[in-house]
Amino acid sequence: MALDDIYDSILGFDAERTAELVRAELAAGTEVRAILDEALIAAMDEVGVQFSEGVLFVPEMLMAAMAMKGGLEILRPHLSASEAKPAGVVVIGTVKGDMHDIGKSLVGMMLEGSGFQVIDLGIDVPAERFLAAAEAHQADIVGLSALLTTTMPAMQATVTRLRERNAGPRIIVGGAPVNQDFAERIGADGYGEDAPGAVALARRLVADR
Ligand code: B12
Repeated sequence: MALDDIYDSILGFDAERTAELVRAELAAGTEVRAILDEALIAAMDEVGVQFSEGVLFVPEMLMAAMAMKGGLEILRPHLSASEAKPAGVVVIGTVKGDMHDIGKSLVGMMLEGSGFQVIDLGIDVPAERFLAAAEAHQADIVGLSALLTTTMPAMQATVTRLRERNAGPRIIVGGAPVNQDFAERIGADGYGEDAPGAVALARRLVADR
């Protein structure tokens, strides 16, 4: 099956083939969600498992990520739909010390596709930059991503810094080691398990404002 071929191309670190196959799937009318969930994300999950087992190492993890990101870029226009007035302004980034950006970028793309204006600050973002961007863009929401247990404290510190402002933005958090309990403990306004969850959460928080 063609989705399996995409999955295999990521695990084979063949970015060119991943791109080619994703384009072919789109042209064949396969649902964007299926390509994303069953091929791209599923492959990264497997990469994580193989890394934990010591089968893959960082260079391979990086090559797989590059193939995945290439595929994601091809899906981007299909995840986005333009709307006249943005549903809200979201500043998003991966917290200080953390270089993982695939999940964060995916959340950003899905938010964009749902009508939000998204300012993506990238990776390794210190609290001060989140704060400055939130003020400059009058953000309704700030989204923080962390993929490492060692960068969860940076997430906490960023929330604390953002909270020092009176009428600050709503704060949403996510990433593999983060959960609802942690979100509540650090004083975030919400936790999103995945990109659709992030969109639902952002919509709810903007509606409540
Ligand atoms: C690819 C990858 C890398 C790539 C990243 C490339 C890139 N451009 O992002 C590279 C090779 C650079 C890398 C490096 C490292 N990595 Co790494 N990496 C991964 C891997 C395999 C996949 C992550 C991924 O992209 N998943 C796919 C996306 C779509 O999922 P996601 O990120 O979880 O995002 C979703 C949700 O979490 C949520 N979400 C994410 N962000 C946000 C934000 C908001 C606001 C919301 C609401 C939701 C949300 O929505 C997303 C979409 O559904 C994971 C394993 C895994 N399965 O998580 C390990 C993993 C995260 N890495 C790990 C480690 C240990 C490292 C290194 C320390 C390795 C090393 N020894 O150097 C370094 C750290 C570098 C650093 N300082 O950041 C560990 C972390 C262990 C831990 N608990 O802390 C993992 C879990 C692997 C493992 N099983 O051990 N890594």
